[in-house]
Amino acid sequence: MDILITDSSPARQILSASSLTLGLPRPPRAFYRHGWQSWSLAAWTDLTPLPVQRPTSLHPMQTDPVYVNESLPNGSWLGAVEFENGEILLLGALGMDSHVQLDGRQFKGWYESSEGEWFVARGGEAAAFAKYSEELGKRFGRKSDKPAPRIWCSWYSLYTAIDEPILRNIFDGLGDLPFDVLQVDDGWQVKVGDWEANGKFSSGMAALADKIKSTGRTAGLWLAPLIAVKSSRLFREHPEWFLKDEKGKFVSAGFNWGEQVYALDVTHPAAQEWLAALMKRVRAWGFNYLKLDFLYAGALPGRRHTNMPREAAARVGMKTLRESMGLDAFFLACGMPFLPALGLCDAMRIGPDVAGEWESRRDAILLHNLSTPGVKNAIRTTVNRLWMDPLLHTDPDVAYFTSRANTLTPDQRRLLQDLARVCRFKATSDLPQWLTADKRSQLRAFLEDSSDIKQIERYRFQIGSREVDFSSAMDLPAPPRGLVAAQARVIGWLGNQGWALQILDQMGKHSLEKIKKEI
Ligand code: 9PG
Repeated sequence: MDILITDSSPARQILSASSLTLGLPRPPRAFYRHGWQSWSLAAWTDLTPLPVQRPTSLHPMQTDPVYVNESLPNGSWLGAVEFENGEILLLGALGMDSHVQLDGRQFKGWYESSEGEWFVARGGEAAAFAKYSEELGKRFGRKSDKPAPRIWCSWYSLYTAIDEPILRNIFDGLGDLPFDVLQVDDGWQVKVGDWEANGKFSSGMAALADKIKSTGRTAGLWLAPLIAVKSSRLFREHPEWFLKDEKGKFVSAGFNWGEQVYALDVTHPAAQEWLAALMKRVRAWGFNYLKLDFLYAGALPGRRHTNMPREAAARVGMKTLRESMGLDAFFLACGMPFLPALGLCDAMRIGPDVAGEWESRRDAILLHNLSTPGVKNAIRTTVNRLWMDPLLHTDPDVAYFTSRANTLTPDQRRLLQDLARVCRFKATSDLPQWLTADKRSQLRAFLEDSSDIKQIERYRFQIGSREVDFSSAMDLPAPPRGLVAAQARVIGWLGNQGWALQILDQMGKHSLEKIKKEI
């Protein structure tokens, strides 16, 4: 379907087509790129091609691997162009398995395997995005009426160095700070895929949940149920449950924990049974807040037990998870493609991880990777996805109050705290023993604050009587040139070598041991 957009075109329309092309009335000056899953870039950019992010070994874990080499401006489900007068034209799919791309003055959208609906809106940015989210809400479901809990999460201080005594001590140390959920992150399980308590949690997970509940809070747990590392028992005992490509080779879901990661085929009946039993088990342990991570694995391209479009498959996986955990559990989806999640989870991480630094030179400049952990990456993508708020609770990741174990300036920490206020989703990983009396009272005030929030401009917000500007996180690194480009090629190559990633993983573990000694 070809449509010429003119100044007399309707302000909003809904069309049905397997593919469509909008002819633009004049050349645009910017494009809104919408990345596939939580950690993929969402940003307004100019129209020049972006360098392909590296390393390629992480493409399935950070982007949509199907479109990662596309050089024209493009995006998952939706995109928008901005004209010189500040008006925008938004093209958004109202169904899954769809993509958009800008080719000169032609703005194209297509469904990968069927026909579907498209939403087209012209005019002011805020109104266009608000209408789009309203139409998505009608089709997929809106935000649940559960309030967003205030969360203490173990990841961004201890990473995998958690154990039972350390966590018990922290839970006591948090005292009467107004947290609703204490959430145990990665590090408790035998292996990714083998979801039983490891040797550091000898009393078992039910005892840990009991400990959390005894402080009057909800127990939260992290799992990555749709992936398994190569050395896991799950993968070794049930290889037939894992996604393969057309040639019969296992599909890579990326590389992490020093190993190759594989994706569960969520359409396989036995895998579905296993997933449902897993969700019931963690609920029976006493965990009512579940952070389910690396969920993109349900939507990677491959040959499935039941043949269906890949995002439709991911939604089948989400339904299995939701139905088996029960509607009363709070479900935070992470590493998740946006559309397949709608209506099935309570909250979604809408940006990359934060970290104890603003930006990594290696990742931003040399690898042009805007999905890796870092405060700038997290703020950039999160702010550009705030329009999702009517559809689910938007998780911007944690804020820092302590100045221990991070290199953030007070202004940078403040910006992250303000982002949490704007998202109305508040979490931290700060250790109570690292908080001075002053920091502790700042944290309390933050958790209790319910200031009015108003968006003033694309990146400017009014929080109570203060104005906050997130523009400093928006620029993209310039593509490397000359000697830096040579350095970039070496680092990009290293990022594809299993041994190099293993060394990085070991170095990470080593520095965690140091943190552990300090607490
Ligand atoms: C635990 C962590 C934390 C964190 C999650 C997720 O390759 N990547 O781009 C990549 C990004 C984020 C990430 C892992 C890998 O972190 O977002 O909050 O739970 O897992 O392992």
